[in-house]
Amino acid sequence: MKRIFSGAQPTGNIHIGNYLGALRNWVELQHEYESLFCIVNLHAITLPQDPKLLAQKTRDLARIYLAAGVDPKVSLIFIQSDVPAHAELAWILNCVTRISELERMTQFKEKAGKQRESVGAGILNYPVLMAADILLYQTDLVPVGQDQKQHLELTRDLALRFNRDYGETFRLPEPFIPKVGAKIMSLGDATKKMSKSDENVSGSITLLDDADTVRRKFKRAVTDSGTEISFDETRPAITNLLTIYQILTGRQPAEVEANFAGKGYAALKAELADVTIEFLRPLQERIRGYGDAELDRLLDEGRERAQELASVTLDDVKARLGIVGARARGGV
Ligand code: ATP
Ligand code: LTN
Repeated sequence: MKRIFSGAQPTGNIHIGNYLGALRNWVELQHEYESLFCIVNLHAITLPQDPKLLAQKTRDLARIYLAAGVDPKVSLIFIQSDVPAHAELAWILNCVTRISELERMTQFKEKAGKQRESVGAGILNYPVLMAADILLYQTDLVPVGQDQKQHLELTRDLALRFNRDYGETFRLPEPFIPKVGAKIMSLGDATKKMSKSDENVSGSITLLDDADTVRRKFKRAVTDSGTEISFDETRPAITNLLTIYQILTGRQPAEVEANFAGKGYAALKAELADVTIEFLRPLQERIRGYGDAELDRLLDEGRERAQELASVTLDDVKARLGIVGARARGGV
């Protein structure tokens, strides 16, 4: 059976962009693939985090994966730091990565901004850890949003280079980026993606927002000039709202446009709020439904199985590099 790996960071508040771009597809694909879904807390600490909050958010994110529909009967959920092989392989891959490759990454350029010299080295090395996550499990497919495409390309480049230099070791992963919903835009600025790290909290609908908050945020959402409600690249704000509506209702674009023909922006926002609230209600109930003991059991199971799978690749990598420990035979 082919394998899927994906993950999200336990930082900020997970939003409908994360759901529509990534989680939704994890849930769709999990029955066709052997699936591993990771909570990438080692990626989270590339920026300063409050330790207590990070620990809490890590467990909350596991609950969110489950509530969104990740089925623990067929998929593994685990915490990245529970499997030390991720950090170990990341170090090894760092040694085959060029600094220039990392400096070229769009996410690095955005996050480091003007403070290139003072920003933590973890921000630069972030994609190497991501490559380690993926390659460790001989992953076939990585369902992610559009913003992760470049990181997937680097992952493939590193795998190819390692395979060339040390022999066939890693499977080459393919990205799975959905045709619709791969880049949900901010409600406050339709030229920027909806982001957990956005200072403007009104820009994103989080999976934990209550009904009033959802209504208020959609009401305040930016729109485009004109009055027509149609999918149109030159009108990104309305197209973004329609895209969210399209996915949440499961309708075709033409049906969506027909539904809003002759109606105004206020009607679109009100209907979209209703649909979103109805989508979030059962999800939020499920999030609250997972007790601590059940979560511990699932995360323990995830850790054990992930460790088993990861050690197969890591042992092979180490043997190929000649870093096999004192008991290996050889030498004078
Ligand atoms: P942010 O940029 O919002 O702070 P992130 O990309 O660092 O978030 P993660 O939690 O690591 O957030 O992302 C989880 C998944 O959600 C990734 O696959 C990512 O590509 C996807 N994703 C993030 N933002 C969006 C968006 N606006 N639209 C669609 N997918 C998204
Ligand atoms: N960088 C990703 C999160 C991430 C990931 C992964 C996604 C870390 N490791 C491995 C897919 C596969 C992000 O969305 N910010």
